[in-house]
Amino acid sequence: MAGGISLRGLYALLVSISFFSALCAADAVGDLQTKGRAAFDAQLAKSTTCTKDKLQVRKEWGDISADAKKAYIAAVLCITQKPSKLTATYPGAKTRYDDFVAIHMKNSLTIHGTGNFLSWHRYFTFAYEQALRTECGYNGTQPYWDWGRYATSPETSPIFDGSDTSMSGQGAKVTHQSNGIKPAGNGGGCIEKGPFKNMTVNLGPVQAMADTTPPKNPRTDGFGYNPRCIKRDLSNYLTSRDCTTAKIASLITASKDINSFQTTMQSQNGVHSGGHFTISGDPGSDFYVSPGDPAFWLHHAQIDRTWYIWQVQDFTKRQQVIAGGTSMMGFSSKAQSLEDIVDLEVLNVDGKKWKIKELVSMTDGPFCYVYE
Ligand SMILES: [Cu+2]
Repeated sequence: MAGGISLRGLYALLVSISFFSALCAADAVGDLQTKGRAAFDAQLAKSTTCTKDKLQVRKEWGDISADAKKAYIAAVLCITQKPSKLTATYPGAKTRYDDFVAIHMKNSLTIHGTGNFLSWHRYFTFAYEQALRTECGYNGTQPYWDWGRYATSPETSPIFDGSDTSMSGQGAKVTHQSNGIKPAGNGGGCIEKGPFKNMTVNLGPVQAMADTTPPKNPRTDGFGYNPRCIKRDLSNYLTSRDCTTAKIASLITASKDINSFQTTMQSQNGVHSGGHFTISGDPGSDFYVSPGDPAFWLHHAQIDRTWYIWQVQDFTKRQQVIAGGTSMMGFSSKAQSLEDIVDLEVLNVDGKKWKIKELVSMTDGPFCYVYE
């Protein structure tokens, strides 16, 4: 069929066109991010502390180069070799990485399901990123995990494929139970491949789920020394149900105020739980100890990004707003206030604690970064 186009060629062309348009349509979240950027830039122009030349850009793991991935991985491994500043208080904290786990454990009941959930974790993730930079010579930024992008198969995503440019992958296949949140996946055992195969989690467990059987901590509060491998049980069960691009986009567009946004995000079928329990295992499914899995930070950067994208849809009205209480335990909870303090103790960036109202904008307080 010289000069013409064969039926097979035409078919391939049609398939590639529809595949391409499906890809475009699939990034509704990226579209919302793009739409909000002008509002962010306008605020950036007015900031006295954050200027364009200082602005740091956080990107999706799949969008950064192999060298950038390796630099991030090297910095994480580096911080697991630095000494803890908390060993005297929490004997299980041996490394500087453990300090982040310990501070999260200590605060768990007053930073989840509370009014400070988003701001506390924003500062926590930022403090980690800054520690990688100042204590381990990292020049990059905190990458994020766009759950929707790999919703059908997180195990084969560049984040979890087990390659040397991944955050390590699936746990070894072992017989195990459902953790009550999702059916048992194809892992459950120790991660055996990739950069973090020899990393240990030293603190906890505190609230181990049924899909793992970690050894008990020598202390009932979980702060004793209990080194063990990192276990995972990755599957697409929750990402394909709760963390698709359509679900993330609807969380952003359907939540009209901060209360509905943070409540929907943290609900049992929400993206927060979805990301944590996609990783699962030990400490991934442990409510207290979850930062002990190095993929935690990519997940929480995406939590933070989702908050940012929600904010920029109506930027002036979505920053100085607060809802919720100060404790997960209703009886000791009072209303959270924008004046309340976020204090990360030995993790504070430049030793500073901040009020929540100083942590709601990425161009204010200690922050100067944006998501792309
Ligand atoms: Cu948390």
